[in-house]
Amino acid sequence: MACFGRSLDSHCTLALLVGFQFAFVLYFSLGGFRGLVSVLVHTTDSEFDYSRPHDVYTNLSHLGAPPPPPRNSGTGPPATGPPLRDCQIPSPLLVGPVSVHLSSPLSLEEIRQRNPLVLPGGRYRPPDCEPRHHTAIVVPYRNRQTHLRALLYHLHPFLQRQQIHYSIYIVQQWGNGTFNRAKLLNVGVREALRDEDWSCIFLHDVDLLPENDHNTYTCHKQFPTHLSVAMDKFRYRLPYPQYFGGVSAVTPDQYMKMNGFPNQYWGWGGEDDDIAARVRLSGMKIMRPPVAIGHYKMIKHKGDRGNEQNPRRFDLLKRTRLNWRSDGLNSLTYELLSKELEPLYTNLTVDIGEDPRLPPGKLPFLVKATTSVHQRSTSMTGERSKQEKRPERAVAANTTVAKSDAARTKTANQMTQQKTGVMK
Ligand code: UD2
Ligand code: MN
Repeated sequence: MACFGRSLDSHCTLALLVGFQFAFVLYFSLGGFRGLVSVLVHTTDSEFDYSRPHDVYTNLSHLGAPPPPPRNSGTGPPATGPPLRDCQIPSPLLVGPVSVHLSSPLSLEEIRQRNPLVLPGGRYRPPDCEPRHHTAIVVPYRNRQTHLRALLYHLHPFLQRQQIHYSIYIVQQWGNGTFNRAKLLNVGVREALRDEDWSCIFLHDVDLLPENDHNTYTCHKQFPTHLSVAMDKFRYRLPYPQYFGGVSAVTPDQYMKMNGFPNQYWGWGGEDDDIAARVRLSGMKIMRPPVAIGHYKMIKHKGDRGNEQNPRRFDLLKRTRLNWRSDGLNSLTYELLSKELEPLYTNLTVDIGEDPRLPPGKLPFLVKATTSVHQRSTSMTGERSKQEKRPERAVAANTTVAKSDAARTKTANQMTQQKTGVMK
């Protein structure tokens, strides 16, 4: 999102007006006026009663079977035993609207206890039927502990009720440099596909909680999907027709067709509009669930330090048409510092480099803190400073993470959390 979510500047307002005018004329001339109205105007004749939501853990006692037998690898098919029947579509466990609690989420240990069938790495397979969908959920992340706990608390039971095979990947940007959401998403997709042959990949903000389990976390065969069409933040309406922020989904084929996501958006904004433009430029279109189903709550928060508005976002957006084939999946470089199978998620800590446009040695904030992280890592790994020696490095196919790197990551995370805390 290039304009919403933060203050509207005049550039934004103009861009939006032109955008709306263009979309309106296009839709009208294509006879899509009714479609546009139904997307932009919240329908009140919903088949779902959001005033009486179910507890998000409803129906999970039906899954009280013993933990699944040991698998060959990860959450792949069982090594032995009779074949399971296919899971039903739609899942009989669905309940519709679920209640979303935004304040004081449980501890990670308490959430783990409420989700006994979730395996290390945040992996799950229905114990009593063969899933038809295999979905990796990729979350770009830094320093949002409370939001992460709320997401895990809500998403695990939500997905289990949908009877899909899934895994949650938290892609954590290392260090204090400017945040880069789209590049982290690229890393997440690539790393997730190294683990398993996922048929669908979800790109998920950490602070968005789905409110209706009929919004299934599966992919459309042909086209990318945008799921968060109705958020409380936007009074349960789509803010503008090309909006692609929040939660979206692609198949690996769709992802490759659009050359993944841009790597050049450092800081807040614009990257989601770039991704939407890529969908169009690569000959695809955006699919969406009905507004009555795509309900989400967003946890209220302030802007994060290190993710200030990207002043270049409008210039970059003007060049998407020229850049999308050369900037994306095919130009992605990063260093995977660690991969940990936590009880409720797979944690990937990555060094994605710094915004190359910053003057050398000039980080956006906390220069001292960043330096000390690097010094510490230098002493642990016996290497020269990362900034001097390896600004960005491609990852070899089978990255193995040295113990010293994992230790370095831990230190870096602790320091990031200590030094960058901004009230949410
Ligand atoms: C909007 C979009 C989001 C993205 C962003 C612009 C919605 C609901 N979401 O979100 O998809 O396009 O604008 O970049 O419209 N994050 C961290 N730590 C940080 C900073 C960001 O974990 O320090 C992650 C986290 O997953 C967060 C996401 O990046 O949800 C988007 O950042 P945001 O929540 O600050 O931006 P917001 O709410 O304006
Ligand atoms: Mn947000």
